[in-house]
Amino acid sequence: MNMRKLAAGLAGTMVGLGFTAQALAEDLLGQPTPDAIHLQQAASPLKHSAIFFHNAILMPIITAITIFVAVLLLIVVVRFNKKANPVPAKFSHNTALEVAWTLIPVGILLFISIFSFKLLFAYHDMPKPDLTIKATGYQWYWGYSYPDQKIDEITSVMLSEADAKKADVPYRLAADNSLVVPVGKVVRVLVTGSDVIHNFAMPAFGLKTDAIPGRVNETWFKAEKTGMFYGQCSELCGVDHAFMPIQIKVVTQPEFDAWVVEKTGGNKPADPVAAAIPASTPAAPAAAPVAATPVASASAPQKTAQLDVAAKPVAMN
Ligand SMILES: [Cu+2]
Repeated sequence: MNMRKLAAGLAGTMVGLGFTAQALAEDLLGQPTPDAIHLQQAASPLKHSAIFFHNAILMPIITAITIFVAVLLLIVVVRFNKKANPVPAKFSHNTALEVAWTLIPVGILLFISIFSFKLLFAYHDMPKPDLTIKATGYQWYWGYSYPDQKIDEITSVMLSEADAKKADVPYRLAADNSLVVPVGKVVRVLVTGSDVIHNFAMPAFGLKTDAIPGRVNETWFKAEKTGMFYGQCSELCGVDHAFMPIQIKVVTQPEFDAWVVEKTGGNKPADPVAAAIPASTPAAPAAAPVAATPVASASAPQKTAQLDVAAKPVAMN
């Protein structure tokens, strides 16, 4: 009797917790919310799918299995303890039961795999990208370059606590420079590492991709809203692993175009210029050094970074 009450109480608590969490679900967009227990709010199609997979498929199954096993345990504890059941049964094995508890979990896993693979394929099948950016992880900051726009690597370093406070942005998430992208466009992200393995992670877009030296990984996102989005390096990469946030600024297309013009110094080195020149001079030799620049500079920041880090006192708390 007492056990039944306890079980009812436990079930009530679990339901109650669920509702409380739902009520508190006024989560911030693009950054973690204090005391929140849900996944971060979605701002990309992939994240919506990931949240659906977690909330609608995994959670109910996990909850049902947990309750089922807890009830079985309670039955065993109540009905088959030494007092209630002084003479235990001597039989062993039950073919029907063994077949059932093998096949049912297989069925559950197969069911999960349908949705799991669907999500994996969604991550893999990138739509035609509108924009390609390259994100390089360094010890301990990020570098973003825009090969198509001919924008050389922009380094993105975490703001100090004082600077973050002054700018009223979240400390340890905010950086000096953002990865700027247009809203509603498919952005292909080429992810690599310069020194050790880092990880390009952005919860609001459902991204988590390893940045491995000597290898280029690919991921993509399509931001649904403008605003500032924060992520963090998610692979242990050294003492300042916790201090290399990822900051993505999603802007409108005109704002992005203006930003590109500003970054490239007003003259667009892409097609328009090349199209204007060919009558007099061949465009190819002129374009070559520009294309070579990002490659040549790729290894340079690494050394500077390590020197900086050596000189900098290690902040740990
Ligand atoms: Cu890292």
